Amino acid sequence: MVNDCIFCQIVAGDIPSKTVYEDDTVFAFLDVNPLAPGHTLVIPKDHHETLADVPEDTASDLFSALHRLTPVVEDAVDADASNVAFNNGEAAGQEVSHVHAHIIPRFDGDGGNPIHAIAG
Ligand code: D5M
Repeated sequence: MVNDCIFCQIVAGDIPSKTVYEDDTVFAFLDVNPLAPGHTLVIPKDHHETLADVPEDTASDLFSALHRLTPVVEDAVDADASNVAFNNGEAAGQEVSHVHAHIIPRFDGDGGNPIHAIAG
């Protein structure tokens, strides 16, 4: 755990979050500034800054969780599709330096592309 990392503090239960999913290595919770209803963040529990820093077995667990959670999140808000994206590194708009995937539900005709919005 990195003490000044908000997402480490969320995993530890020191900062409240709306938990969507949890297992031994992965944690998912609702984004506090949602770009759409159900906007979910999926993170490894261990602190790694970017995707390249994540050990391969953890990356596999993370992708497996994304694979299972994406349709569950879409169904929960009756979405038609979703954007699944990482802002991977500061220059790409990553504001929280604990690697995280965004699952952003999309609805027919909702317009725009939230990838641009989350990239800051
Ligand atoms: O996205 C970082 C995301 O993290 C951004 O969409 C807001 C979200 N965030 C920040 N603090 C919290 C807390 N405390 N709970 C839930 N969500 C949070 P990035 O890809 O780094 O730009």
